Amino acid sequence: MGETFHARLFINGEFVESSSGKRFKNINPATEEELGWVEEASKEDVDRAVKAARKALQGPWGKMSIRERIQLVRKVGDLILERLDEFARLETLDTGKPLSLSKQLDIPRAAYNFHFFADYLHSVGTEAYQMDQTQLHYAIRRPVGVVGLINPWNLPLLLLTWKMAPALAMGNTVVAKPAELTPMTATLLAEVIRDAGIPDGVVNVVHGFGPNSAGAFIAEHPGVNAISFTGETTTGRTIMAAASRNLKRLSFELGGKNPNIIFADADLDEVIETTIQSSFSNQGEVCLAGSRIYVERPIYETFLDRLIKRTKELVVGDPFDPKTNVGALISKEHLERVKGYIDIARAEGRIVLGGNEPEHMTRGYYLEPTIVVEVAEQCRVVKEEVFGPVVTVLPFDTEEEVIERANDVEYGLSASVWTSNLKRAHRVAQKLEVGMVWINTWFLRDLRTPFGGMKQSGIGREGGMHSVEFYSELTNVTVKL
Ligand code: NAD
Ligand code: 6OD
Repeated sequence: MGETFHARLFINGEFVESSSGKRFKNINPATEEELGWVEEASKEDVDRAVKAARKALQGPWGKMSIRERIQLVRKVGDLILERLDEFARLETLDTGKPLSLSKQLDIPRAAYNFHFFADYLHSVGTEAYQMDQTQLHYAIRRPVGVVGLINPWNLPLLLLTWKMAPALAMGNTVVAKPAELTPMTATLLAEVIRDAGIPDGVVNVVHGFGPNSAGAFIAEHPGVNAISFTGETTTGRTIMAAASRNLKRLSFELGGKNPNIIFADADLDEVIETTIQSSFSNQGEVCLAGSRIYVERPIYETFLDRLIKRTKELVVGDPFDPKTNVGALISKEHLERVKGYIDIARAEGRIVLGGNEPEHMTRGYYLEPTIVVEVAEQCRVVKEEVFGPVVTVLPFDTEEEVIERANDVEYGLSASVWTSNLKRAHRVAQKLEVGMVWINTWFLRDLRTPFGGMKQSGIGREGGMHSVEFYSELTNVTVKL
């Protein structure tokens, strides 16, 4: 990358170093080279960030007109687009994902998050009820206060801004913590926030790890009113326990083990192309990845042959090469974890494609797209979130049977159902225990819709009015007429 990137903390409008002097190295997962340094926020740094956020809430940000506030939020989106190439490059360096993906999905969507929520807030109202001629009730909406945003590494800027944009549009102030493995775009975002003219202290970015570090300090801080967290289910449990001390409001987007259910009457060309995306885009490091593929028996062999053939065409390699479809996994530790699942699949099932680190990549954390078959439904590869380019493909015979198998996991994030029978599509959608069902598609988004999961995949929903509700506090006012 040439120059190194120093990810400083952004507190009260200033880029600063950690008060403890602690910092850690940032590694490029595609090359194993050092990208630079990351300042690790101390407890005192997080405390200063929370206090700055509180002051901004009571000061300029809290006093600003909604119209003015929304214009600033919109401007952040504009400035992200102006610096799209810079953001995309940093996102790819940090994550190992193809540059084409950063340019086409992560960064434009981050900008859109700001544009969308700025526009959305224009039309948000509250409830009012009249009882005869004698009483009137109406609700007043105001910000929740200081909100902690704790983020994962797979879609760093997209997910951080998915929280930050509605939080700011609703008038909150934030203390954001990017994942320790992907600190760069959040740091650049802080620069953009400052350039947009958002007052000091409204947005603070603290880097660091989870336990006994910045993540835990936010979760336990009594000055934080709410936390929006995206990450692993187990981390969600820990944050919930810490947040219980002052009863913080929580929104959790957690893990997934999402089924793709493919009936024999589906349009196979479309299924194959979309399955390639839902299985291997972003190296399979997507909470919504369709990692359990169930195919109706009459088309099972044809589907599998075509999926294998199409997967073989995917290019694994340098994320900056425009031909690359699958980049590097996020870290050595994560690569080892995913390989652990492949070992299980090898022992308990059959790997029909992939399963190895590609020989042509001598440095970096690469893995071939991997297809597993003939594995028991109870195998850990079918039940647990792998979060890598690994899918199981299993046959099914009846609708009832596949619904039961699809629901038989701890998670309940999303599902994708493929059929040309509309009645069946809707029937199945109603029986799946998930927060989101895609019919004949995958990851097709409208930011107004409820996004989130049930069971161990999350608490609450984000998107449109759901985000507005999470980031606002209501007071009901009753008038005796
Ligand atoms: P993670 O839970 O390990 O880390 C997420 C964030 O939490 C990081 O910033 C981390 O530093 C912080 N953290 C860790 N321990 C903490 C603690 N004790 N207290 C406070 N903060 C703590 O998750 P990850 O590995 O970064 O991301 C992958 C996971 O995220 C997968 O399970 C994936 O499914 C999930 N995810 C879910 C969604 C969704 O919308 N449902 C989206 C993306 C990722
Ligand atoms: O599209 C979104 O709004 C969203 N939250 C996507 C999450 C993807 C998970 O990896």
